[in-house]
This record gives sequence, C-alpha cells and structure tokens, in this order.
Amino acid sequence: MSKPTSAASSRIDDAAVRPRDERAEWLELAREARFYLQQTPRQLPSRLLYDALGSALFDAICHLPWYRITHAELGLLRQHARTIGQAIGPRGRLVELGCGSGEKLATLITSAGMPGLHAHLVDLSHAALARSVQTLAMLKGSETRVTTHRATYEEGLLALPAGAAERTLIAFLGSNIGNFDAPGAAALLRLVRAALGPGDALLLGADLVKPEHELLLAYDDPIGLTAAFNKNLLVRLNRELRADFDLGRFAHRAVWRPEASRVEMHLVSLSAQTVDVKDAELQLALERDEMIWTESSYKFEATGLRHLVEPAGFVQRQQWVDEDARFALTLFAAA
Ligand code: AVI
Repeated sequence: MSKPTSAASSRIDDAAVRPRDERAEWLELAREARFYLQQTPRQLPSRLLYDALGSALFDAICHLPWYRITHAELGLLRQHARTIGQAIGPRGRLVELGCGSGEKLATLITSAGMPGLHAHLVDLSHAALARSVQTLAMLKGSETRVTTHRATYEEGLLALPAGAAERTLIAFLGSNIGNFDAPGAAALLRLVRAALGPGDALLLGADLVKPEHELLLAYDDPIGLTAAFNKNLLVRLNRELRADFDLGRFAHRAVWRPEASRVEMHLVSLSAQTVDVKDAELQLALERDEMIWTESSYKFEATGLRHLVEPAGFVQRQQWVDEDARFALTLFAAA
C-alpha cells in the first residue's frame, strides 16, 4: 500500500496502482486503433481523446460559455456542499473518478469543510493528476490527504483498500457517466457499488436533455475548441502510431440523436482518401463523407437517473437540478 501524499506537497504518489507500462499502453493503443477503425461505422474510443494536449483542450472547453456542464456543476456543489459533506462525515474518504483540474473537489472542500478528509484521485492523465494535487495544495488550512491513482476508473476502484473504516463518497462528476453506453454504465456502477459499504455514498453529475441548438453549440462551439479537441485524436495517432492523417482533409461534426438521447462527435473525411496507420499495420480507404465516430455523450432525464443507478445497489437520497443549464447532481446511498 502506498503512503498518502500530503496536500501541502505537490509530489504525486503514483504507487497506489501498479505503474503503467508505457510499452504495454502503446501496444494497447495500436490494437484498439486497428480494431475500432475497422468497425462499421468506423470508430475510436473516446478515452483516447485525453493525451496531454487533449486534456488541456478539454479543460479549456469547460470554460466555454456554450459548454455549461462545469459551471452549473460547480454552482450546485457550492450550494449543497454541506449536505454532501455530511454524507462523508469527519475523517472520511472521497474518491473522485476523473479529477480533471481538481477544481470541483477544491470547491467542495472549501464550501463544506471536511476536516481530515482523505481524497483519492483516479485519472488516466498524469497532467490532470498533477494539476489536481497542485489545486488541492493551494487550499489554505485544509488537512486533506491526497492519494493519486493513475489508472482507468475500473483499475482505480479495484485498487481502493477494501473494508475501510471511514465513510466513503465516490464522486463521478462532469457527466462522465454520459460517455458510457447503457451496458457500460451499468457495469461501472456495479464496480462503484462493490467498492463501497452500506451507508457509503455516490455523488453523480449528469447532463440533461435540452433543446438541440443548445446541445450542438456545446459540442460544436463557434471558436472551434471542440473541433480541435476532436481532431487532436488524429494528431495523437500520427505521433504515437506513425499514422499520416492529413488534418485538412477531416472536419469535426456533432450530431444530436434524439432516439438514442446522445450527442455524437465524428471526424468526417472531406474527400476519398487513403490513410496509413503504420504501427497498427492498417491501411484505411475512406470514402468522401465517411465518418469516424469518436465520442457519445448521453443526455438524461433527471427523474430517469434513479433507474440507471439504483439497480446497481443504490437508493436515491437527494437530487439538485440547475433548471437553466439542465444539469443534475444526485446523491445516492449504497443500499
Ligand atoms: C468528459 N465528457 C463528459 C465530456 C462530454 O461532455 O461528453 C467530453 C466532451 N466532449 C466534447 N466536449 C466535451
């Protein structure tokens, strides 16, 4: 077991999960690119969007006036921090799956107090973990202990010490749940439940269905940040897998599919072209207008969230909705 780092230090303790092996990660990237780019329709998993530049672009997206998730969620966290803090109690444990910049956790700690909190941050991005540690280290007077887990959500959950005496809250914020399809979300929620004991809690942030023009502005913003975030995936494959995607021959496209309740991001081939992905041993023959599907963002109904989460072994306790931005924060207790 790793020794937790102190929030007063910005050292990252990465040892809570076995160190990630760079070559194994690269082989996995090549395998995934080869597999998903040959599917019909062609696809790439959305978690590949988050290399160092992708994570920085996503942080910037969170500041866009058209992408209202982060701002709405921070407001709800600030407003209801005390109630959320009571779900953990003093000297509790807070696990954040996908910590981003650490701003949400810092907001919660500042607004709720939470003395003697032990925070576990789970994220695949080293840069995100480093930024979060820094953000938490700047909190004045906080005795928060921080342990970082550079890991997938699943690995991070499995690495948590089981049967902890402290009360635990797992925070799954930012509508990250929306990037999973229904079976994936159900499987992840079951893993979350398995990491908790009865009376522990889950805090879930989920973006709600809203008018199509608002969704399209959020996922295809007028200054092109989301387009850059999406196209950076091709930059990553060019760099890491020696691919030769010509960025000028692809366009970003966001589509709302009401029947599936999701916004999809795609990269559209602007002409018939051949792309070589050397390290994946793959030659792609793309037709004009052919799309590579890079992300799904499911949107929910506030009243429907309990039907997604409760079957995994939770009971809904409280829900707060920002009606203007159409975003919900819901607190569940492990049954
Ligand atoms: C991280 N995730 C919840 C974001 C979303 O809204 O699906 C990622 C994102 N994609 C485009 N903009 C932001």
